[in-house]
This record gives sequence, C-alpha cells and structure tokens, in this order.
Amino acid sequence: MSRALIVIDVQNDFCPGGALAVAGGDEIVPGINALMAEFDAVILTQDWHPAGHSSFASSHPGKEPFGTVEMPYGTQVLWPDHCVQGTAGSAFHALLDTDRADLIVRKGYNPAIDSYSAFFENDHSTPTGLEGYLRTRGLTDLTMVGLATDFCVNFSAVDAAKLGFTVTVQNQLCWAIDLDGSLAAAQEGMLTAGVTLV
Ligand code: VGL
Ligand code: ZN
Repeated sequence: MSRALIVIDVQNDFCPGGALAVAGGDEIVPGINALMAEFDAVILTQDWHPAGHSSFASSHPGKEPFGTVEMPYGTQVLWPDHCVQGTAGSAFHALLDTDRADLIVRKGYNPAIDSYSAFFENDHSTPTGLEGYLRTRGLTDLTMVGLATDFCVNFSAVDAAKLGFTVTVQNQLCWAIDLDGSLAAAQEGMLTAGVTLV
C-alpha cells in the first residue's frame, strides 16, 4: 500500500483577501506542510481558469455570483472571477511547501466545463489524468486536505472512492464555502461514497 497526500486548491483566491475567500483558508497551511513528510507522494491541485471562464458569473449577463446556470452537463454554480491562469490569485499560498510536490494537477482550464474534482471535469467523464498517474505509481491510499471542503475536496474524494481508491478526508485541514447547506450535503455524500472523514 502506497499513500498519497492530495492537497486541493490551497491558492490565494481561496484564502482571506482572495476573490472567493474561504474563512480560515490560510490557517490550514502549516498543518498541511507538516503532514507532507508522512506520505509516499505529495500531489497539489491548482484551480486554473482562462479569463472569461463559463463558471464565472461575469460571463453570464444578468447573473450574480452564487446563482446557478444550466449547462449541457447539469446545474453549475456561478462564481466570482477566481484563479485566472497566471494571476496572483491563482498562485499557491506563499507559505505552502510546494517544493515537496511530486505532481501539480491543474484543472478547470476547459473554458466550457468547470472542474471541481481532481479526477474528472464537471461532466463527470472528461478525465484530468490523475487516476492514471496514481495507478501507474501504485498509490492506492489517498488522504485529501485543502479548499473547499464542500466543492473541490468533496468532488475529488467522492470520485476517488468511486474509482476504488481508499480515501480519507482530514476535516481539520479543510475549510468550506458552505452555500445553503452544501457542507452538510457534502459530508453526507462523502460518507455514502465510502470516504473516511476524520
Ligand atoms: C472551488 C469553486 C470554484 C474549490 C473551485 O476549490 O472548491 N470552488 N472553483
Ligand atoms: Zn474554480
């Protein structure tokens, strides 16, 4: 059994002062850095949208952030512009120990499809390639931490469990956006999928 730590979207735009800030987002960085040494592999994900991305409310005239829109792949929450490729907001938090990463997975680069999960875009079928990387390295046991618990951590954990990986989410090293009960729904969904929450 080989174990990977998957650090989800610890980027400036999800930290206090960022475009889609999650309260406390920066508080988890020291704990995440400390955890890295316990794993066979460390993988970081980076939300990485082109300007004008279809998940941005600003791309849909008359729509406000945190509303929704129907996309060909289902209902999409609309976000403030965030994690635009190459901007300061898309950079990792300055204190995150990125030197420890074996792999950085970027996601959300397809202008027409959002990607919360580190494994599949929001159509639930277009792969990012992370599954192949983990399987070819024999990494079967995944621990996930980062931002945000109810969106990117949740979708990544559920997809990983469905793919047959053993998945643990360390709640104390995550923070949620919590839109209309989305955190409670995410926790129930993760448990149903067989994810261990600690
Ligand atoms: C995320 C909303 C939009 C996340 C990314 O990292 O949880 N949430 N893009
Ligand atoms: Zn995003």
